[in-house]
Amino acid sequence: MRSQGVRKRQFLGLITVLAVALAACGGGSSSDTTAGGEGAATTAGESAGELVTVGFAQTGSESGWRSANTESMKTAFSEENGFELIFNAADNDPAAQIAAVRGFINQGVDAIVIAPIVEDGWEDVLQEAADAEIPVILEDRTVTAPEDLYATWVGLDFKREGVYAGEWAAETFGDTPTKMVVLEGTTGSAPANDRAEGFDEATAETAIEKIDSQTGDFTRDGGKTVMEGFLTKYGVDGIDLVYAHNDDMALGAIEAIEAAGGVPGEDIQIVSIDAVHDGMQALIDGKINYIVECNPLLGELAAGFVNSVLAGEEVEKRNYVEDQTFTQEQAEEALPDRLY
Ligand code: GZL
Repeated sequence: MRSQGVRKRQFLGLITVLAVALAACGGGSSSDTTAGGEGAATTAGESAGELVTVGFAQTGSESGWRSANTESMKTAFSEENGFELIFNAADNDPAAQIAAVRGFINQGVDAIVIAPIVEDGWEDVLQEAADAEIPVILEDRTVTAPEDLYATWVGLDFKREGVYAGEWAAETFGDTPTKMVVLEGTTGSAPANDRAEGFDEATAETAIEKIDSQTGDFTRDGGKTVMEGFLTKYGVDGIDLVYAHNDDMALGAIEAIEAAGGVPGEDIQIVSIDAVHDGMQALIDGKINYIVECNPLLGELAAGFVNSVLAGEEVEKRNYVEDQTFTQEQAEEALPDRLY
């Protein structure tokens, strides 16, 4: 069953984002702003005649989304674009990620880019970077540290993603008593916190009951293991809906539901976030029912902001990137042309 009322939703980020991106890219279509192209990042290299050294502290390699984000960042922060990239993936370990940032400071890099695993605990190391006069640019996730401790942030509106997932669930299940389990993202991360908040707000007046919620750490294995536990506890017939904070956990849940003899997308409907290739294929196959996109192609914008900040230009503190939503039919139409 799929509500015909569900329409394709496109929510645009701040015009500033596209203006900055297009300026840095020297124009070009909006697709250049998220394609990990070459435009934005040549300023520093060409004008300075030497490479800009950037330390990038990535979360790890927990999901298909993360792989696409890492590829986008490495493409944008290339030597041909004027950068020497020092890359660290922290294996989803917040302490290791903070240690990596401290290492960048000790190396005296020109700028630091961080995709913070969790929101809290960043004040001290960001203050150390400020004391060392090394600008910090956040990409993807946000932190709770004071805004004056980092130059700018570029990423997605996680709460809005949760709202759109919740609006689909509200439109699909309406006043029908519905038992839902939630596969949460990494505990303490901005997307996990904000996607939960947005979904809960959008479904507050519905008959959707959250019977259980547990982190699968944004991984496929994590989603499968947690869903196996839910199925053992409630049975296929005891669960109507899964809200997965990302596609990788939804794909793990699909494996668990099928192993338990259930039909994902029918016996148990699934709404997810990311719109990575494997998630979109599962949507086309009818195993996921609705996906809210979370665009990982942030490299071009992040490189443009590094150049702008090092050039002493004013930049917006928060810069949102556009996303969209997909039904099965919309996924069939979009998948052949998607970049990730
Ligand atoms: C969201 C990003 C999340 C993705 C997950 O911007 O931080 O982390 O939704 C990824 O797939 O692991």
